[in-house]
Amino acid sequence: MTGPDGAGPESAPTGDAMTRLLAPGPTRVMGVVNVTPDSFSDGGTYADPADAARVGLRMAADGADLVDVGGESTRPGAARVDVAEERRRVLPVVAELAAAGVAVSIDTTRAAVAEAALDAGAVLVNDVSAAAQPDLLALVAERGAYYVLMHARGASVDMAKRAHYGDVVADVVAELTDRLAAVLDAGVRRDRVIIDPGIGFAKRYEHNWTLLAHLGAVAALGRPLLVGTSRKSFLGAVLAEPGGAPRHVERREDATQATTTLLAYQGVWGVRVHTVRPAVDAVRVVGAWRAAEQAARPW
Ligand code: PMM
Repeated sequence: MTGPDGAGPESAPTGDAMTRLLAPGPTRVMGVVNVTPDSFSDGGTYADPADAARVGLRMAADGADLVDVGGESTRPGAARVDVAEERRRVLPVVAELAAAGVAVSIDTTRAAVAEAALDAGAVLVNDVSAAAQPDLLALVAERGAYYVLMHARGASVDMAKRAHYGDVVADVVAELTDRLAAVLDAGVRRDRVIIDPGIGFAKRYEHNWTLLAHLGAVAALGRPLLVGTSRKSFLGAVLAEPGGAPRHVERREDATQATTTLLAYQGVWGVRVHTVRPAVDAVRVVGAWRAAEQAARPW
């Protein structure tokens, strides 16, 4: 699912880390640092930028290939934060991690935030708007940055009511195909795009599972896949006691390791997780398993 397949005019001055990370290899682990008071998964834990930077450095030490820094919650129903506030939250964290040699991804839908983050050393723009912002695409193209195209419908405030599909796999692939065309039309190089099915974004419980079971259809778009299942509600729902409340977000870690293992076994390019060390271990175990499979003689 990986490998350069495009050509274009410019080279990304900050892209060396991404060239290496996109080369064939094990599933990459992206650690999540939400510098927000209200993210559903880790809200408030790293609201202070200095704490957030420390956490990101620890993730890198634990083996994260990338650290994704976000300053705006994407929790369904969340209100938008002001651009100045989003920048205030993320920039010191991006700058400190990048200065320490960490490959930093900026999780934003706003060109002004992405631009400042790229200036501060980020190498990847993680856009959860499904490429809905032309100015963000123009910036990514102009800067030769790497870009995550994630499937979503609407914004946090209204995505829940847009979670209606005829055939969720066909619909998501068709919408990603359309958005990928818009990304390329804006001038972003194909070999700099990573695709994400957007687990939990305008998706109900069964939509998430069906997509995970059919990732090959998404991979057929021809770009590496990034998948974020970490601590998400569909895991809380599957772990609920019969007739009971969903498992609390802080007790979904083991389930996250299960999905990480399965995703790595399927060969996705990357997983986006809140707890890095067990994900890195899971990827290594899958690597050993795969190597043994390849060495085994058919019987
Ligand atoms: N999920 C969240 C935020 N950003 N980015 C990508 N590419 N993929 C995801 O699945 C994704 C994302 C929401 O989770 P969080 O609030 O725990 O960060």
